[in-house]
Amino acid sequence: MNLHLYYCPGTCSFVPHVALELVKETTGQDFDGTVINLKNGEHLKPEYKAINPRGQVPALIVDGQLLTQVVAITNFLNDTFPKAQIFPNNTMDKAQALSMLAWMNNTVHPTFTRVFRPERFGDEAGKQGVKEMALETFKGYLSEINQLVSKGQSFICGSQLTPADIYAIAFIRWAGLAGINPEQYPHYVSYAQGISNLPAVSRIMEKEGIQLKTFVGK
Ligand SMILES: N[C@@H](CCC(=O)N[C@@H](CS)C(=O)NCC(=O)O)C(=O)O
Repeated sequence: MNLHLYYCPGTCSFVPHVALELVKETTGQDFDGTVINLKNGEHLKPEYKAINPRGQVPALIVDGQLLTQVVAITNFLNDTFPKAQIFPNNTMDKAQALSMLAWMNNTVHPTFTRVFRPERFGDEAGKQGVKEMALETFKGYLSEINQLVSKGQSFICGSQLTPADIYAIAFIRWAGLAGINPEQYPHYVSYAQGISNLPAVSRIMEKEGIQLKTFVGK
């Protein structure tokens, strides 16, 4: 099978990127990738729009066929490569992991989009308010994740790594970039450290050139 990921370092495409690395680690099925630099607007260029008309990452090309959305890509990899155990085998455990992933993808992530790109959600007069409100809501979600891992567990759902853990790494990095001191969420920080030390995760962090700590103070 030919698998090609279009990704941008540090963005949500990190989630399927790690899933692909787990597939490679457990089954030997390789993948390749192309960096789409969002800062330079590469995602909006006709060349990339011809690949993914929505102009977003991640996009996985599976034997020439486009597959988008973190939830769909990780589910596809799980079904195609069961040995990789992207999600748990047990039906309810899988549903719980999908539920957590969906919440992250459809609630936490779009809230951060309002922090990062407020101009899409408000005019010149309104965008600062959009950003401030979204930042407060995002902090609430960080607290919720902090609470969810407050018993010192290694994973946010059950007893194995799932895509939600990878997303959680992205969020705590984004928090630091937005000037939020992650030390306010101590359980989250130590949990994220543990996830980032897992071999497949740390390999992709190195490949993408990203670190867990992004907060430089303010
Ligand atoms: N729900 C989508 C979210 C994709 C998304 O928001 N991607 C961001 C990077 S984290 C992006 O490409 N942003 C560029 C843009 O929207 O202009 C998914 O799961 O793939």
